[in-house]
Amino acid sequence: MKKAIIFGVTGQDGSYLADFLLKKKYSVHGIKRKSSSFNTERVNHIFEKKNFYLHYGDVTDSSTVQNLINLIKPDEIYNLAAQSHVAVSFKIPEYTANTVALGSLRILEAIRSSNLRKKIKFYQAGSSEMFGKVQQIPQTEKTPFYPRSPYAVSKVFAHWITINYREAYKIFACNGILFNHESPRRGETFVTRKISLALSKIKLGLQRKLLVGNLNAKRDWGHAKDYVEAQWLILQQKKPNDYVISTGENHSVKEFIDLSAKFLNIKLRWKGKGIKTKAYDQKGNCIIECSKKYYRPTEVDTLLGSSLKAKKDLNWKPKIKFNQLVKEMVNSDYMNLKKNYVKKKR
Ligand code: NAP
Ligand code: F7E
Repeated sequence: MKKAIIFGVTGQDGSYLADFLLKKKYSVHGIKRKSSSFNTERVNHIFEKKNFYLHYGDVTDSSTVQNLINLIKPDEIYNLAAQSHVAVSFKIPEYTANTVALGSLRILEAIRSSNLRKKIKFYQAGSSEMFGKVQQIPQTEKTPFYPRSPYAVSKVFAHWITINYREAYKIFACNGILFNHESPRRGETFVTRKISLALSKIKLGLQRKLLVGNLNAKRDWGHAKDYVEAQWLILQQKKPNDYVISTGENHSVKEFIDLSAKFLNIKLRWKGKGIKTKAYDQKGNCIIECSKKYYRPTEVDTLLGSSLKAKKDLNWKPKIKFNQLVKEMVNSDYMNLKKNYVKKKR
């Protein structure tokens, strides 16, 4: 039975990856950080499963990272742990670098200094944010990076330190350069989930207005379930390598809102430009407005990936289309809200 460690198991990807690896008959060791409130909501459904284990740990704490690796002796390590919110990284840049950049280094150092260096395969959760102010369209493994936030700069460090440890110490260390991927388990402050939740609440009369930032930003949005399969495939290759994982299609934030509203049967009428853009429902109520609060000091305007290398080497391509993704997210939020709030009110 193969053993895997997932740093960041309580996050969106960590929870889907744990589901995926358990189905593949792995013994899965998830690392969760200490929190004063419950942070295991996304893995509660597998909590009691036979081959699933949770351990306390934090990627800012080298000794625990080392102890866990030496104790568990994994075949594969997935480093998904991060302060992963781009806007927040401008507010807490040092902490972001500590988890995202140095967190990866701490795990790599723990592998290097253990006697398991030849056995362990390491996956680093890289990001399309590294392309930032894009130097080429579409972006591939060869496109130069131009990071635009403390988060993205930290991911560039993590990317290169992973390559350095591969070349210097012959560690099987790989980078996935993943474009945005979403799901009903997406964190509530990322734009897609913010939209699916807010419009569902507005439809049910639980919220009046949605405040957003830059409506024109474009992202290459895929489904997290497809993307964790790619993470696993990257570690199953004969040689360690780096891969762009994307859908090859991009949409604006405004398009995401329009499609979500359509699935909820809300007819939107847009008025105004830039920060003054507003959207009204069929009754003439203003239900969407822009706020400076959600603009970033430096924005990534557009991202579009090419995953030809992943298709060729991994035989990977995304199964879930943009329309299906939006529908699933909106349906999930609407149904859950209806079940939990509307019934209680009666
Ligand atoms: P997420 O939902 O924010 O999950 C991040 C995970 O990291 C959570 O389990 C979080 O714990 C944990 N974490 C945060 N700080 C930690 C620390 N100091 N020590 C240990 N664990 C810590 O992110 P995601 O969307 O699943 O993404 C997974 C990884 O892929 C991240 O590295 C992210 O930067 C990267 N990535 C994501 C995307 C995307 O579109 N989703 C695209 C490219 C790359 P809590 O649950 O306690 O907060
Ligand atoms: O923003 C714009 C915002 O926060 C997407 C992380 O998983 O993917 C994610 O980073 C776009 C940006 O994701 C709001 O300005 C407008 O242009 O959902 P997001 P992100 O910044 O692309 C990458 C690949 C990662 O690696 C990250 O870890 O939407 N936007 N209005 C807004 N964004 C937010 N959050 N909230 C708004 O109200």
